Amino acid sequence: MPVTPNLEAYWMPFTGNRYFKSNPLLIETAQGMHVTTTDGKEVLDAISGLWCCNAGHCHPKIVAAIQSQATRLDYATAFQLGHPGVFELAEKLTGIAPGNLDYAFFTNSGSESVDTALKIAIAYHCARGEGQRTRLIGREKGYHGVGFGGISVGGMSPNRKMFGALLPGTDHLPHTHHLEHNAFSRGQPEWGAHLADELENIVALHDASTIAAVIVEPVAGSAGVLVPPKGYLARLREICDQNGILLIFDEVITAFGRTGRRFGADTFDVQPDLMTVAKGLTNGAVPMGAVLVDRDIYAAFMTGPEQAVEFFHGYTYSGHPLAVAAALASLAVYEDEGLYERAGQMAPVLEDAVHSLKDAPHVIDIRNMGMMAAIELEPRDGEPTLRGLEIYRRCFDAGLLVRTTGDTIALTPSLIIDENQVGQIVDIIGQVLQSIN
Ligand code: PXG
Repeated sequence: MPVTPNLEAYWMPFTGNRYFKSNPLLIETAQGMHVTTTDGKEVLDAISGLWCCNAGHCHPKIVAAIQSQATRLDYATAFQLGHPGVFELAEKLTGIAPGNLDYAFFTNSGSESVDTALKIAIAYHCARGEGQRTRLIGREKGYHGVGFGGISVGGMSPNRKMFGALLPGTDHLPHTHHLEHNAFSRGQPEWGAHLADELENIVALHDASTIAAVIVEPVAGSAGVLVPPKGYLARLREICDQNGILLIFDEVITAFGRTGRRFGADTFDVQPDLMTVAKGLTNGAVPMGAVLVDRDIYAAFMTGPEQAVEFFHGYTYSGHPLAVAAALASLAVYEDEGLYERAGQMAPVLEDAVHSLKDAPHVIDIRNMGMMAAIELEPRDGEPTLRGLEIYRRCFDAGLLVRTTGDTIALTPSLIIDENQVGQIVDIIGQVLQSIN
């Protein structure tokens, strides 16, 4: 018989604590496409842990790299000291990153990557003598983690509303989620590129000279897979260029194959000045994030006396040896096992499968990009999000782990998934949708 621990003392993140503790779900082991509960039930993981185990759980090469590193070097401060692996990782990562993202700053999470990128943007303008450029522009429905910077530019109201005034000097682009125009789009919606033009109005309102950066997720993940309309990201790039504004892509979810190519920037063929990554960087195995930085931005900091600290920022665990080992192994696995190509090949399979649920009960939209998909359901009258939660639980009971955000089911399986498993996901969701009111 499994031993259930006392659940009370753990304050769980982004969880209804009281509901969970009366209805706990505990997993004990994971392997490949599956997780196993403490009572031995095997569950197909359709969300890569939480958009992060791109090569599947407990990949043997990643496990071995972490184990071996743990015996050799447990910790190395990143301040005025280094270890070889972190330099190797920076070179590998910037080597595969698009354009001139030639420098990597390491963090321990997506939230830290976002706040680091926002600070780099503001400090960059300051270093160039444009210290008045401090304004940061995000987007409605955007998710950029939970730091004060991230929630200030983020656009999910529950994540903002209890936390006071947030950062001053932020503004938000409109979101692009309009079912009357783009429901049931396969891949990028045709409608909505003009919503990027709203950046021109924001620039006119505040004046370009006050704006440091625009931050968007190439595909908004947490909000439920909102795919950018055709031409939208290119238009944002153009307006940023015209106004001396940096463009930050928050690729915490979209990097490392999720959109069908290595990075969202590759898939959409739009080059950011800064890119945040995390999650898939280590295949989820050890916490780690990074900000990838354009070489001109880095160069703007490299002034003054050589021994002087150029950027007063960093974390005790920046470039932690265990995370570095996991990241080096993960990047090698992604390349060696052809997982970026595999994501591109499996994307149409996932697309066809999810869109086959078009006529299932409650479905009001289905959208997809690469190895991400969402099925949006009509909320139950007077009980928004409850249908989503019930579906989450029923899917789990039926052997499938999905993510529900409100009344939207998000699917983001590991890139190793096969056609049968895609079929299983859609069969289980189809049955659950039939069974629920
Ligand atoms: N940016 C983006 C685009 C993210 O998706 C973060 C930053 C923050 O990362 P950390 O590592 O600090 O959590 C994220 C995180 C969901 C869900 O349900 C998604 C995230 C986190 C929690 C839930 O979709 N993404």
